[in-house]
Amino acid sequence: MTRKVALITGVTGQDGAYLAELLLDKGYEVHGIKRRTSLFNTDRIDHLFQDPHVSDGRFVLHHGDMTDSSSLIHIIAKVRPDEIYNLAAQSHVAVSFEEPEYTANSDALGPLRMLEAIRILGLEKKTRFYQASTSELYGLVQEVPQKETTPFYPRSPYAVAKLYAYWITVNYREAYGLYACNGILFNHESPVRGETFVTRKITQALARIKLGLQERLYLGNLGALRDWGHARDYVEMQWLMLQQDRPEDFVIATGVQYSVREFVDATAAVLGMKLEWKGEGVDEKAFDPAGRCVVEVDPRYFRPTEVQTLLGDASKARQKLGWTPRTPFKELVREMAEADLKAAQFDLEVQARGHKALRNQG
Ligand code: NDP
Ligand code: GDR
Repeated sequence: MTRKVALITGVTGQDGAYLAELLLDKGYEVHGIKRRTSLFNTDRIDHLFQDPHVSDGRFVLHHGDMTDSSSLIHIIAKVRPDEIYNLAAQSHVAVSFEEPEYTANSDALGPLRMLEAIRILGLEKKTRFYQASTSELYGLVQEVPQKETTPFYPRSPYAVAKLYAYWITVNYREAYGLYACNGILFNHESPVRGETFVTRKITQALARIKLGLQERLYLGNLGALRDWGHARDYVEMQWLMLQQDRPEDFVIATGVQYSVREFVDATAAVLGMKLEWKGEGVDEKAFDPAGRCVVEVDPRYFRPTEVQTLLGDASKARQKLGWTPRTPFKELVREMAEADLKAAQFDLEVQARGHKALRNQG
């Protein structure tokens, strides 16, 4: 039997790394697109090259960029993938307010470029396409909980760009008969989550505060509510969406929501740090038992338009894909906090030996 070939854009990101590992485990030949950076950006996937048992030459990287059609066409022509997972994006909502045009270019036009490449190369019948859609599409929520039929109301340049990507995927499915589908994934996290997303920012900072490497954590909207799951569980659904008889769009979520403040408390509990909250709004702060302020609000992190609450209803995925979220909230927080504590301990040892820690200081 010939092995299946997959192409992952955004392979160096959180989901790309988990998905590459999953597909290699399943026997796929996996190709990934990475962009050129001045420093290495392959930390999350280096182990896949280093362990020959995992990849035995079945993992190949190509330089390309979502803003550069020619690179995408060349790569797809060379790889002729059975499945494309389009995960690459400028994925930070707050940053999208600062770089709206670039965000639209990579997150809206990028998926269009991929879909057009499939058509230009005549691969409509061969190549299945997954688009990384997002709960951010619901934005100012019109229905609770949110499911596939809930109307969209995007609240950021990121979400507006992803709205285009969502509909262009649906359109190419309807217009050209492509097997193309949207995974509308709610927030999913892990120990390799980017350090500026709120969950990882919290686990990293509290671990460092516990060890005396950092004094304080500054956050924005503490009351924002999110439906947080584990990236490892969610990438399995990305794969399953491309294994169905016909292409459909699916919501993936846990169906439980917590606030940013509750995420802080859950992390503190794992790290054995008891915190007491005082004050309200921009004056809200958390103190440790010694009376030191360890968490403070910095309005710099407020967004011009916020998504206050998200809660998913993944009934369709439960019925058709057999989805059950495996990692409960507390376990997710524990895994992330323990990994960041280990990293902080390493930094402490490096410092104790008189070296400057190379990791960023949060
Ligand atoms: P990350 O930010 O961790 O990864 C994004 C990836 O895209 C990185 O590999 C990044 O490269 C790459 N990338 C960014 N811009 C370009 C570009 N112009 N050309 C080529 N590659 C580019 O995101 P996640 O892994 O968390 O998310 C994966 C996808 O799923 C994204 O599209 C995101 O918007 C979407 N999503 C994520 C959710 C989540 O909760 N994690 C929920 C719903 C949707 P580099 O490493 O060089 O930065
Ligand atoms: P989100 O994730 O915007 O939901 O997008 P993020 O972790 O950035 O924010 C979640 C909520 O926390 C609030 N918040 C802060 N956020 C950040 N980053 N930093 C802070 O200091 C802070 N303080 C409070 C935010 O205002 C927000 O309400 C993520 C990304 O992965 C998207 O790509 C993806 O599409 C969605 O999840 C689903």
